[in-house]
Amino acid sequence: MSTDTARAATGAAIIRNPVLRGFYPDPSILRVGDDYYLATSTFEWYPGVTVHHSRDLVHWRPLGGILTEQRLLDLRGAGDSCGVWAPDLSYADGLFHLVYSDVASFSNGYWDPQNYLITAPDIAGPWSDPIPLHAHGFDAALFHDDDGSCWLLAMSADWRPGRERFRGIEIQRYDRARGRLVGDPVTIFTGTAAGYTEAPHLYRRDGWYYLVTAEGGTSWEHQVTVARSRALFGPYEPDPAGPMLSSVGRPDLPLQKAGHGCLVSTPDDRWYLAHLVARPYSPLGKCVLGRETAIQAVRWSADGWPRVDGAVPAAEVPAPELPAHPWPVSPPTDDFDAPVLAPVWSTLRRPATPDWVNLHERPSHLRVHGGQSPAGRQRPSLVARRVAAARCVFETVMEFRPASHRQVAGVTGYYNVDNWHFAYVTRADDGRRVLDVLTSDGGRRRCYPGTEVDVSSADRLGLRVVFDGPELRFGYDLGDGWRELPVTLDATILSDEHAARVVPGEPEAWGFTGAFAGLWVQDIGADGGYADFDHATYREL
Ligand code: 6LW
Repeated sequence: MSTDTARAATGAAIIRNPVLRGFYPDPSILRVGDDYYLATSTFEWYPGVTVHHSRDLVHWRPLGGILTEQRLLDLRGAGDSCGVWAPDLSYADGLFHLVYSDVASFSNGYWDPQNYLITAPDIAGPWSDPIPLHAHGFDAALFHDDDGSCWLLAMSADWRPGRERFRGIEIQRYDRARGRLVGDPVTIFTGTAAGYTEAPHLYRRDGWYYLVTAEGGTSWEHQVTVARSRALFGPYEPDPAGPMLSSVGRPDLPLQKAGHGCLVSTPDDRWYLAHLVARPYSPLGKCVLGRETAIQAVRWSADGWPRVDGAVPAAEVPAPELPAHPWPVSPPTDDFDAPVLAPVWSTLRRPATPDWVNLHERPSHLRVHGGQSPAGRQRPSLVARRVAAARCVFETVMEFRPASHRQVAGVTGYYNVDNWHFAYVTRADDGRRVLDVLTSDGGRRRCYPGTEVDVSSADRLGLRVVFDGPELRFGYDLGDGWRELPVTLDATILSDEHAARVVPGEPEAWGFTGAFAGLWVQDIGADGGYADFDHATYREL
């Protein structure tokens, strides 16, 4: 038995995958001293680019997100699954460097993936104004070479009909002192037969440059491909043993879609791969939890290739021999006593600013000023958190006095503009305050007979959404205990697979995010409506 296996057998230190549960895809991992950071994609949600921190690779704590203000990111009008793709964290000259793509479109063969760089002396900021890089392709990443030179890698997109849209990985010099790209881009790798070559990260070890890429597309065929070269510009030779990691052809594995990876080493030269996975509810079924982040142990072969045991994602991985560093467990209830939203919260398409997300106007409450209708992409008022387990409950107590049918508030199981379930309160034409359920499935609304409840008597109304694997139910509490609304809903419409619309040859919509549970307030007539939430609780069942 190897030392690692023995440690795993004794339950000593084990990395349990996924380490980040729920929608945390496209990880970039970085070590600075004894601190490890994971940055993940956020698409149309603020804060843009979520960061988690660890001292032992086992325990991770959320630090919130980096792109918290419109100065750093403007998501007004962003399409579903557009916005922030594939961040890359690096460290040089005493500065954290964060590169990210803000993808404005992807349709009909086009992307508009504007890449930006920001820097900060501390992971907590303050972050510089964004430096626009190029928009040649997404998944941009910096490589700081040993001689002090700095390079921008990215996938390279081709809009021309009939061409390979993923042209390969290009590299271009970045002048850190002058803050701009210099020289011409060079394509250094066009990938293997798996295709869709993207997500480049470059490392240097024992005289080799190692190029880690993702291939096969970010779904069941996803994989991590490693290629190496003696020279920066190549030629890069892919590992003759095949992909470093993939779950393709192994629907029996609990962790699927393994790909989009990034390497890190400990101070004693142990290597790990952070990568993307998904946990479908049935083999190759719907992924309501979105794409998540996992970590694998990496061994270097005698001839110098980084490998993962069996080249498949393991659910449990021996941890490095580092002092255990657990973090305080965050309580399930947020009483909204803090002056700012806790790191678990996200907001849709606009940052959490006090003009609409207010923790002061009514002490110990979250006041959410209503925003646009569910179709509005400029000013929606949705405060939500990731669904991180197949079975969980999200509940709140709401006070809401709708002045008309145009004021609507409640709890939602939400995927994107087209796919959501909503238990909402509004005002009926006869003046009653009513609770009801509405679904949007693929952009088509659906309501249910017999679900309306008169809640006029309850100034404080308990509301909850229960995710029970493939089923979703709403409940309410008028002050005398929880009751269920009499309809069982399909939770799997809140999945990456359901959101994606791929007509032959042409993806029309992608599902890159994952399900959220949230507090949603609509003031469709812009009359100044708001709702107060006394607390919100998230529990796994
Ligand atoms: C990510 C890229 C990808 O940036 O999906 O299909 C993007 N490819 O690697 C969104 O996760």
